[in-house]
Amino acid sequence: MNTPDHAASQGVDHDAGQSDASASDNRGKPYSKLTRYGLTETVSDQFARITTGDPELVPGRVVRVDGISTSVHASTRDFRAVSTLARFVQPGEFDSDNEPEIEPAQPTVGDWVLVRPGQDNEPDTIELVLPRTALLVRRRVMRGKEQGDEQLLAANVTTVFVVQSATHFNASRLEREIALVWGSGSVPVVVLSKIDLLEGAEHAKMAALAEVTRLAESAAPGVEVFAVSGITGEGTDLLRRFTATGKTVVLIGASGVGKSTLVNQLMGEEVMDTGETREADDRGRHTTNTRQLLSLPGGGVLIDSPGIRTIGLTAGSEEAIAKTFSEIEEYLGKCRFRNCAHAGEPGCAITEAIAEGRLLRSRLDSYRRLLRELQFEQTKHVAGAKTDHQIMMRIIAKSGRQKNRLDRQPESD
Ligand SMILES: Nc1nc2c(ncn2[C@@H]2O[C@H](COP(=O)(O)OP(=O)(O)OP(=O)(O)O)[C@@H](O)[C@H]2O)c(=O)[nH]1
Ligand SMILES: [Mg+2]
Ligand SMILES: [Zn+2]
Repeated sequence: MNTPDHAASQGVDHDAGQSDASASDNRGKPYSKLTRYGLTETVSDQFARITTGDPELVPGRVVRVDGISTSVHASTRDFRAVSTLARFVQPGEFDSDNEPEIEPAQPTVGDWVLVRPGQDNEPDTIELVLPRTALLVRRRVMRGKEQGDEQLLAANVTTVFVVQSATHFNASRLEREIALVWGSGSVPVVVLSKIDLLEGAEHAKMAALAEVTRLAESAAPGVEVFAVSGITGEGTDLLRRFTATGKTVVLIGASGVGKSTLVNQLMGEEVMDTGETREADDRGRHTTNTRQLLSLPGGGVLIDSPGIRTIGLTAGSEEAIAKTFSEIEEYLGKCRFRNCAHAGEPGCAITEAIAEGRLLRSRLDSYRRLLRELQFEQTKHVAGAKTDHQIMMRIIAKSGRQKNRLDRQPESD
């Protein structure tokens, strides 16, 4: 395994002793070092346009975030950069003389960014963040607090492995996880882990596996379901089709379901620490505590993440819920009464479907629960409200960055 890259993705600095390759190197072989970090042609084109205008900026990908220190695997070397002044690149910003809108960005793992190496004793800073193709975000549910904030889980992901232990399957959790993924703009895949722990004789194991697969399929209609063991490796080869070059996969799930074990299995070595689970319930103890982006030997990119206890859906998740419960949506609007509450009214298409066994009552219950929860959240949420921090960012960014960019412009031609 190529140690430098590999160690870099673990947040180890390799700044010392490495010369800063000049920006002109990028022209010959644009950012080839980023290919193993999921670079796509679209991203590469965007980088090329921006660095033509400002050759000092170094393209890279966020591999890890520790508080205000963000680890970036960049085309020249690795950075530990400060991200407090980062802003999103605006569409067409580098194609025209238009003043760009300043939109502050909080870089997260998987983001494509441009780093400005610090001069003298100044820190390296993330200056620009490319627009995201997908963003996984959850509402943090904080006990005893009025309203949880939002936590960014990963950006620019192509597929999300939603991992649950085959021995402790939880349908309502899976429904939330799937809704979270649909809302992010990426595609979910269900991974049932620890199949080696299914007990009994071979045929009993097969029956248990078939049953848990069936449950997963009905909680996640239209989503592919895989059954694997991160320990024996059984079933894991089938997952490799999601991890080809240019693809980014993030693993999510409760603590202890075996995300890091699966990551190690796919990486072909022990990259991540894995933890003991409690005997009683086979649950984990939060072994992984930061999200981390790793480059797979076969080409793609994996992001391991800490176990998530509660999956709060963010405001505006209606469409994601509809997609999660696609079989229910099919019946909506087909009841006799337009305002049907599906609670026993005559001519109710949903009640009829349940009675005829075409629809599960439990699915309708979950669907309603999630929608109600969302409505409740939204009444608390003042539309368009900005936090003090966001307002501050706008002011600082407007006065500072804009000026810098304009000052530098003559150099670029
Ligand atoms: N038998 C068996 N044990 C597994 C499997 N996958 C994980 N384990 C065990 O389950 C425990 C937890 O695994 P981890 O990979 O650390 O789980 P995780 O999902 O990364 O947990 P967090 O990092 O806390 O979110 C460890 O003791 C693993 O050895 C599996 O497929 N089979
Ligand atoms: Mg882990
Ligand atoms: Zn109805």
